[in-house]
Amino acid sequence: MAVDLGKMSDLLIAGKVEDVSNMVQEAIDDGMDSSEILQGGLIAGMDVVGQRFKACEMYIPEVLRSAKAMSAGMIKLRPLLIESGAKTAGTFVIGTVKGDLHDIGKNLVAMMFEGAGFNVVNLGIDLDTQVFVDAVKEHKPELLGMSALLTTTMPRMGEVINALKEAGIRDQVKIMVGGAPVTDEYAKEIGADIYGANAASSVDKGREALGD
Ligand code: B1M
Repeated sequence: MAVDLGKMSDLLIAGKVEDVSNMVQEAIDDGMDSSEILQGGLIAGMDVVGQRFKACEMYIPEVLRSAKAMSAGMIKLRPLLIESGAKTAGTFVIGTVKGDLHDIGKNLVAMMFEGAGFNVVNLGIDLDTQVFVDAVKEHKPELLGMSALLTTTMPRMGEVINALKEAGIRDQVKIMVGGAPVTDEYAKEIGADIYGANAASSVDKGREALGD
């Protein structure tokens, strides 16, 4: 019998880390498509968590459990999501800006880029502006990605772009920004090259910007 993705979402919402991990493995073993598991099971569950968090029906410790369950599922999916990547399409440096601890979406974007054959340098979360500047100098990436999930941390992305200009290296790299509150208009306003709405379309947009 096919794995029930609705049940997987429910387990994720309930923060059942082990169960989600096992169920993702079961779905993989059953031959279910990895993006179907991601969208129909994990992301669908996380969407509900977001709605309940907003409505104060779930609180931070519970949301953290769900986030942990999501990450456990993503670890299982990771090899499948990156499987298609054979050649190096370029280097992609990505991180979450200062003051922001959200990393699920950023890690998903990183995985998708790995899957598309990029050499990905994932810098982590809560990063000082200088960390991005130093990473561009060190890794010389074709693409720099910044993620922000809070309206209060979005301005940090513009600060990084200004710091890259001041360091004289802004034009050496294409810049992509994304995260739930970020919009195409905002990306333009702060001088980013690309707005990434979600993990899958970000890869297409990144490739397009690099002329692939
Ligand atoms: Co946070 N949180 N949170 N939270 N949290 C949100 C973002 C919020 C919208 C919830 C809500 O109110 N509905 C709200 C922000 C409101 C706002 O500013 N507009 C919020 C808040 C307020 C907070 C705190 C301030 C709560 C508090 O303490 N009172 C606090 C802040 C902590 C901090 O960062 N300093 C906080 C804390 C947390 C947890 C730690 C508990 C946990 C994070 C755990 C973790 O990441 N390891 C958490 C979570 C899980 C969420 C929600 C529920 C889910 C986020 C998520 O992982 N989504 C979120 C509600 C929501 O977004 N619906 C919420 C799944 C993920 C796959 O999607 O991250 O959007 P997403 O990524 C997508 C796209 O956005 C895009 O592609 C991804 C894949 O498709 N994308 C990019 C993301 N980055 C990209 C970069 C790109 C391109 C595309 O290019 C570089």
